[in-house]
Amino acid sequence: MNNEYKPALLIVDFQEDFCPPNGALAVAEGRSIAPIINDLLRLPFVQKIATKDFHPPDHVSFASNHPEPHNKPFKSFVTIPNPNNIDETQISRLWPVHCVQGTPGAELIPELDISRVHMVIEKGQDARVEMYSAFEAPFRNPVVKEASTGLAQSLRNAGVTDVFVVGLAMDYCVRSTAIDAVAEGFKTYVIIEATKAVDPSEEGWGKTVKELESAGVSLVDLAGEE
Ligand code: VGL
Ligand code: ZN
Repeated sequence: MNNEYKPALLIVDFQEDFCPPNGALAVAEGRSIAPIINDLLRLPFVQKIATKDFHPPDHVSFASNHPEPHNKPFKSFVTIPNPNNIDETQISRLWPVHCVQGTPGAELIPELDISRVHMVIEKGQDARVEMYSAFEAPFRNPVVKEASTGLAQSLRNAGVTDVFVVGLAMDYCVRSTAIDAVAEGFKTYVIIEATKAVDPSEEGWGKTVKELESAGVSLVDLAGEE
C-alpha cells in the first residue's frame, strides 16, 4: 500500500493573459505547449487539476495600482505582506494588469482539453497579496494557523503520491507551486517541454532550475535528453 504510485497533473495558469499573441503578460511561446499538455491529459493521472491566476482589479501585483516611481511593470518591486505569515513581508515584482476576474485574459486558453480536467482552482484573489503558488492561502489565519488552499488535502484525499507540474510561468507560478508540493510531502516533477519562462535566457532558466533542484523538485524531459 505504501509503495503505491498515484500521480497527479497540475496545469498552472494556462490562460490567455500568459499567452501570445495578445496576453497582457505573454510568456514567449507560451501557447506552443498546448499539444504536449493535452497529450499528458490522456495519461492516467489520478487527479488532473488546472489553476487560474484570478485577480481583482485592485490587485497589489499590478504596477498601475502603485504610485510613481513604483508603477513600472516588470521593473518595480514592492514590499507586501507574506501570505504565509502576516507578521512578515516579502518583496514582490510588479506586473502589467493581468488575469482580472471576469475578463477574457483570465480564461484558460481554448486549446486546453478542459474535458479531461477534474478541477479548476482559482488563486490570487486577495488584493493584498501576491500568490504564485497554487497551495498558498491568501493569509495564514492567525487563530487556526491555516495556510493552505485545500489543494494539498485534496491531493492527499485522492491518495496522490507524485505531482507533475506543467504550464506557465516556469520561473513564477510553476516554480512556487512545485516547491510547495515538495514541502507538502509529494514527490514532485516539472516537465521541461510542458512549461515556458517569463525570462527564458540561459541565466534566468538556469537559476530557476537550480532553485527547483535544491528544493527537491525533479526536472524531467519527455525526450529523455538533459
Ligand atoms: C504569474 C506573474 C504574475 C504566473 C502570475 O502564473 O507565473 N506570473 N502572476
Ligand atoms: Zn498574477
